[in-house]
Amino acid sequence: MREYRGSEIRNVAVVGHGASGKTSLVDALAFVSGASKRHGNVKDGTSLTDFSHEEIERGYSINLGCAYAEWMETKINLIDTPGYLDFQGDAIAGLAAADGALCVVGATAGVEVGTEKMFREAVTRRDPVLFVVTMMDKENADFDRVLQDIRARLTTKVIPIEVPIGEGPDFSGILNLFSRKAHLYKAGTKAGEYDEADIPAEMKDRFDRYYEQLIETIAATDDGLLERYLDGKEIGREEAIAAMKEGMKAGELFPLFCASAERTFGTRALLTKIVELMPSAWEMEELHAFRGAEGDRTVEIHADDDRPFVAHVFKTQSEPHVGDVSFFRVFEGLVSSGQDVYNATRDGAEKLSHLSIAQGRERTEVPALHAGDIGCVAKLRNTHTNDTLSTREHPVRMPQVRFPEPLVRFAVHATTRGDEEKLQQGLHRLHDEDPTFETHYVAETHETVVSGMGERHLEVMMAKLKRKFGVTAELTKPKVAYRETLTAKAEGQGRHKKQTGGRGQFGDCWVRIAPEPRGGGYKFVDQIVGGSIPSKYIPAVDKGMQEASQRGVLSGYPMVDFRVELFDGSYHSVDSNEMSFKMAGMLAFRTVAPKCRPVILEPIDEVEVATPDEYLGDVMGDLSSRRGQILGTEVVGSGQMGTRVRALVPEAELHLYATQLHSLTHGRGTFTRHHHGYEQMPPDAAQKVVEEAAREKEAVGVG
Ligand SMILES: Nc1nc2c(ncn2[C@@H]2O[C@H](COP(=O)(O)OP(=O)(O)OP(=O)(O)O)[C@@H](O)[C@H]2O)c(=O)[nH]1
Ligand SMILES: [Mg+2]
Repeated sequence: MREYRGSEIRNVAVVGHGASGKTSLVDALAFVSGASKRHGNVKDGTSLTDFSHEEIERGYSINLGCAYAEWMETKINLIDTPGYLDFQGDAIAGLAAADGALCVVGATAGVEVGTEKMFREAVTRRDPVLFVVTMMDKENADFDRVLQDIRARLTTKVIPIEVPIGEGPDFSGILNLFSRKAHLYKAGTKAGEYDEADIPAEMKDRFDRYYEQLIETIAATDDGLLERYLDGKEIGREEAIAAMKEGMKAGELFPLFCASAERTFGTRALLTKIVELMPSAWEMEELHAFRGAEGDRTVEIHADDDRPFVAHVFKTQSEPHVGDVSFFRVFEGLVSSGQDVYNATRDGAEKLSHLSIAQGRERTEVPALHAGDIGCVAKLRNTHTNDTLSTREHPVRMPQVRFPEPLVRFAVHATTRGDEEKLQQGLHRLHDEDPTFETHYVAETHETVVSGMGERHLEVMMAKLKRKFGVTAELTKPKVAYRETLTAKAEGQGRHKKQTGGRGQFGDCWVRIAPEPRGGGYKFVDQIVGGSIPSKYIPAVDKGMQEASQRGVLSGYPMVDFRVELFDGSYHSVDSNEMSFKMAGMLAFRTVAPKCRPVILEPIDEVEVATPDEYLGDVMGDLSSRRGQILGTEVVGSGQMGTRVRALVPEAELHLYATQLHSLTHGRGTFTRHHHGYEQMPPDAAQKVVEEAAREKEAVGVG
């Protein structure tokens, strides 16, 4: 393959709802262009970009996949992204690596939750977006309805560039509004070949209607053009394309195409339009990167071969027998295979051995990559997703891709005893691959907790864990890290005395224990006067208090937010020592704390739920039944997207909330959650926690 410079490269992320036909379309585009030798198929597990074991087995995309088409002397890098929201981290990473998006909509399903989500994501990034209505050959395909759907739910600025001839099994061609010709597909079409013909007479009306809309819309993007249009003058093809491209960049215009990936219909015109309408990598908007500490100093990044090398790693994928493969977008500079580079994010040296480009699972070595291109290398030493590679002489870090916060949590246990270490290693490697998958050990509950975007996400991660790292693990509901605190003040004594032959032990202290405000932590106040306890023993009392408070008096959960005032005590000149006073402190805690009206605290999350208004009542009702406290509601995006509800909800009540919200809102509700703090549990709920703790203690005792 020849080398492509930035001006000859288009980077396009293919996004949309699950099963809308993205992977099939990417495969068809690469094949039709000649860059891929075989027309693969998702159903047979032969598609270009769904090649991992998990993807073939399940029949949907899990990872973003890189492919390319070569068309009109241009390299089109196609980043196929997963549509299921469980895997949206990769879809967001795909957008970050691209300069524009192909938003795919199924001709029978129309606009769905994932379409909305990814369209808005692209628009927020100010990426040009091109719509493709695919699966036009499917029974019940309905182009006009899908167009209406896009207008109603996504944007009124959508404008068809192509109109299908026939729908469903009758889909046999397209009217191309730009060339003003009909493309008629032959029966044996394999790679999108067509006969060009005049617009069929019976379709003339339909053509004229859409054509007028198109030219009017284009003219409206440019005052000069509008004037000429109103004067009745012709607008030429080149002019129209240039105006359209500007309109797309400004987010004023979203062209729409139709296709069937399965039959390869419409693919050639689509490739042509990607080249003509999408900005080249060279034209990318100027970005900035950090030099030194974040926000310290910024430098501009241009897709210029003559500038120092800068690339951003947007995906890491571990492959059997190969190790980690890092996919990156070169944002600046020309880079050669074997070049030494610098990972400024981790302050480490790396070598780009066997620099390659990927066509699905196939990787081809290339001597160099120009600014704006996308490539990959295997086996970097210590480089992960979201790192920036640059040079030692010009070290910079690109702003990080913001991945969504995980939504569901499970405790994870190795099924086989002795696999714990392998489990930990595997989990960390999986996190390196996928930043939306997190793992951490919760000391309070002695559990390893994994979190991710949904149950499907975690289930796939466990399958990967097994296949790649040979560890079988099971997921269970995570324990809640309850705490205890005190609500009243009390005082009392802790006296430790032991006389067992030889030298005895003696420590005696009087303390007052009082509540501190939430988050106030633990405080120790020394109020000893007159040396009733020698100062050298006082830290021991403090230590005893702290140690004892690790196990609260109600349930054994740690006691927090209280103050200890040590105000009196006594000692023995021979028998007293630090150990004795520590014991005295512990005894004082156990004697006094129960008198301070202890209560259970539970972790609370702040949850933000966005839902279409028709489900708002159900969503609020459900939050209340989870002991949620509604903080407020607000209208989202001028009401089009519904309402956002903010609420404080106990963590214990949020297990599987993602799944419940999905079913309550037919997949349209979304939410985020953050730890908010700890709050006192209502007595009846607290009682259950106390009983549960007692049962567990007993079980441990028996075992
Ligand atoms: N008839 C017909 N079926 C299609 C076409 N494109 C895709 N399909 C089928 O639709 C199903 C989903 O297609 P995919 O390409 O996997 O969809 P996707 O958008 O990549 O799905 P996710 O990866 O889950 O987001 C598969 O069974 C395809 O064979 C098409 O143009 N015509
Ligand atoms: Mg797919």
